[in-house]
Amino acid sequence: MLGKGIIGEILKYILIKKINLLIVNSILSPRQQKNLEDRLKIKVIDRTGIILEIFSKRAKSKEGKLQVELADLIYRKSRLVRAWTHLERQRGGTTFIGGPGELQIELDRRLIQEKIIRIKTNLKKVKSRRNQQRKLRKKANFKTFALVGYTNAGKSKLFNCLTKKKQSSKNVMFETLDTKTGRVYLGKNKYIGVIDTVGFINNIPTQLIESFKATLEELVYADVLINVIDISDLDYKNKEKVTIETLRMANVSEEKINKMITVYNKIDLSPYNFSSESMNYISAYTGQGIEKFKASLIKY
Ligand SMILES: Nc1nc2c(ncn2[C@@H]2O[C@H](COP(=O)(O)OP(=O)(O)OP(=O)(O)O)[C@@H](O)[C@H]2O)c(=O)[nH]1
Ligand SMILES: [Mg+2]
Repeated sequence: MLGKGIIGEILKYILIKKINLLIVNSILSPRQQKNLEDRLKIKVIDRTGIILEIFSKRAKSKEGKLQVELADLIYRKSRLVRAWTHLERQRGGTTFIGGPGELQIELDRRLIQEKIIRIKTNLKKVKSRRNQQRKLRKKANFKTFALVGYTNAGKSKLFNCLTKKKQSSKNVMFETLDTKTGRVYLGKNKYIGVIDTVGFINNIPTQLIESFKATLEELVYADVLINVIDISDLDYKNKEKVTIETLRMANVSEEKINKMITVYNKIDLSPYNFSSESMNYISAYTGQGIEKFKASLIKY
C-alpha cells in the first residue's frame, strides 16, 4: 500500500519527531500492519483499530460495553486467523501441524470464540427486552421517529430540544452509543416517540455493524427516520451519502430510506441566512426553527 519512498519519509519523521505510534487512516490487512511495524519499529493502528478504541472509551452502559467488546473480539479473531496462515507460510510449506506457536493461536482463537458466544447470548436478552418495549409503544399507539446521521451532527442536542431530556451531547465523535427514547407532545392530543442513537462514519468497521445489531435494529422498527445533517460542515453532502449507505448495511428498507425526513442543523454556524427557508432548517443550539419543525411532524 505504501511505496518504499513513502516509508523512508515516514521513517525520517519518526526519528526526528520521536514518534511512537502510527495511525493509518484506512483498513490494513493483518499482514500489512505487521510489515509496517517491522519496518518502522513502532506500534501501528489502522482506521478500524482507532474507531474501536474510541468506541471502547465512550461505552458506559452494560449494553454498550458488551457490543464494543464483541466488535473488538471479532476484530482480534480475524487478526489471529490471518497471522496463523502467515506463520504457516514462514515455515516454508511443511505439512507439520501442531507447532507451539500454532497451538497458542488455536487456543487464543477458541477462547475468543467462547467469549463471542457468551456476549451474543447476553445481547439476545437485550434484544428481547427491546422487543417488549416496542410492543408497549405500539400498544400506546405511538409513532416513533429515529434520529440518524453522521457522528457529531447534533442528534442528541436535537433529541434534548424535542424531549426536554438531558442526553449527553458533546463536541466529540461517538458521544452516543446507546439508544434512548423520549416522548414528545405535538399538541392536539398527539404524542410521538423520538429515538436518539449511535452516529455513523464513513468506512465504518463491519465489525461494528455486526456487533451493534441490537442498537441498529431500532432503526429497522422505527416508523420514520430523521436524517440530521450538520449544514455548517463543508463535507455535508458526502456525509449524507454515508448515512444512507450505513442504513442499508443495517438492513433498513429502501422504502424507509426514501421516506426519510432530512433536517439541516447548526444553521447558527452557517454563513447563510435560512430564516425564510423551509421548515427543515434548524439550530438545536439556539432553538431556531425547532417549533416549526416539530409542528411539521404532526402530519405523519
Ligand atoms: N452551534 C451549534 N452547535 C450544535 C448544534 N447542534 C449540536 N451542536 C453541538 O455539536 C456537538 C455535537 O452534538 P451532539 O448532539 O453530541 O451530536 P450527535 O449527532 O449526537 O453525535 P454522536 O452522538 O457522536 O453521534 C456538540 O458540541 C453540540 O453542542 C447547533 O445547532 N449549533
Ligand atoms: Mg449523540
